[in-house]
Order: sequence, then C-alpha cells, then structure tokens
Amino acid sequence: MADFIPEDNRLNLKVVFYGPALSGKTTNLMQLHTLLMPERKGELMVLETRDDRTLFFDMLPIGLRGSSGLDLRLKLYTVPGQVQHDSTRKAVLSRADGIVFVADSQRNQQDSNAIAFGNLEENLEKVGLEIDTLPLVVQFNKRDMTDIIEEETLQQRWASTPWSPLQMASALHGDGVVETFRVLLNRLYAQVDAEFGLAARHDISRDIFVTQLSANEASNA
Ligand SMILES: Nc1nc2c(ncn2[C@@H]2O[C@H](COP(=O)(O)OP(=O)(O)OP(=O)(O)O)[C@@H](O)[C@H]2O)c(=O)[nH]1
Ligand SMILES: [Mg+2]
Repeated sequence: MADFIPEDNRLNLKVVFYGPALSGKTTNLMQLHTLLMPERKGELMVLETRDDRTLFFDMLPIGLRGSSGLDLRLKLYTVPGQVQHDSTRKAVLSRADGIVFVADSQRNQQDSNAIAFGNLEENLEKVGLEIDTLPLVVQFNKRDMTDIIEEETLQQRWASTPWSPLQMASALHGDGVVETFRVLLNRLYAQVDAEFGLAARHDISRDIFVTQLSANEASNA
C-alpha cells in the first residue's frame, strides 16, 4: 500500500517480482539495473544467495521528483521462488502496490507456474491484498529456450483473465524486461493517481510517470 510521508513530501511504492523458483525474477531486476538511466536508480541489493538462488530478497530503488516537489520512490523486490521460503515470500509481498509475475515458458515448468500463481493468490489474501484490484502483469520468460509453449497457446489460455495480454521476455538477453515493467507502470499509475492525485496535485502525468521511471539508454537515444 502506497505510503505517503507528508513531512518529506515523499511517496513510497513497492513492486514485487513473484513466481516459481528459477523463472528469472532476479535476472529481470539485474537487467533493469543495467538498462535504466543512472539518474533514476540506486544500488541493486542482492541479499543472501546460495548457488544463485535467492534466499531472502533482492531490491532495486528507483525514483523521480515531480514539479510539485513530490519525491516518488519505487522499490522493486524479488521473492525467493523455492517452495520452502513461503514465510519470506509473504513478508516481501506485504503492502505491495504492484506485482510482476514471472512465469517460466518451458513446457516442463507449467505445473510450477500454476502452483506459484496459486501461492501468490493465497499469500495476497493472507496479507490483505486483493488480486482483482492490484496492478499485476504476467510475464512468460525464457523465450530463447527450445522446449517452450508457443505464445499463441499461452495467450489463449490467459485470454479470459484480467492479466491478458501476457508479456513475453528473455530476461537473460534483456528482451521484454523494460516492456514488461512499462505495462506494470501503466497499471500502477491508474491506481496511485486515483489515490494520491499524481496528475492533479503533483503534475505527474501518466506519460511522465511511465517514461521517466522506465527511461533507458535506448529510449533516450
Ligand atoms: N535461457 C535463459 N535463462 C534465463 C533467463 N532468465 C533467467 N535465466 C537463467 O535462469 C536461472 C535462474 O534465474 P534467476 O533470475 O536467478 O531466477 P529466480 O527466479 O530469481 O530464482 P529464485 O531466486 O530461486 O526464485 C539463471 O541461471 C538465469 O541465468 C532467460 O530468459 N533465458
Ligand atoms: Mg532470485
């Protein structure tokens, strides 16, 4: 839940990258850290890993300042995907303002995707968040691998859900990472604007919000 601190004119927002083990959540964050403009981002924190598996979380802070002086800070977190870290996942998920669900496109990972999505639904309920109103984007990662489900099949499968269309990515190569993040920012803007009057009170339009928070070398070239 967005957290406004009046004394500092600061608005804190939290986005959580959720999904099954090894789907590429940490890789998404590492790519954002590489691709986003230096003036928008802070240090990437990668906390406690063993064999490259997240044990606690990763965090990347990014931000912008509105012309009203609003100091808007967005913290991007990843959860540990391994089944046994459920209490950590729940803690990281708490007070989230938006979710990127990173699924694995490989044919043999479809059960893990479904279990992880079910786990997201359960944990959202436990931390008092509503999946129907929370800005959420579903990304199918690892499109560069060989034995993957075709995009058309996936899109059809999810067509009747509020999360259609899905985003396709190959996070290892940086493809689709910023695009996925932009879709999330668009959905997040609607929610935050309604609550905090980003446009009316702080002169932060949707365009400023999305473009500035996802500005990268390529888009500014
Ligand atoms: N081929 C390919 N490999 C990928 C891609 N994205 C991530 N990987 C690899 O998959 C492995 C797991 O990636 P991570 O980003 O650590 O996965 P995670 O979701 O953070 O995993 P946990 O922290 O255990 O939940 C690493 O070896 C990555 O390099 C991709 O798009 N394509
Ligand atoms: Mg990880």
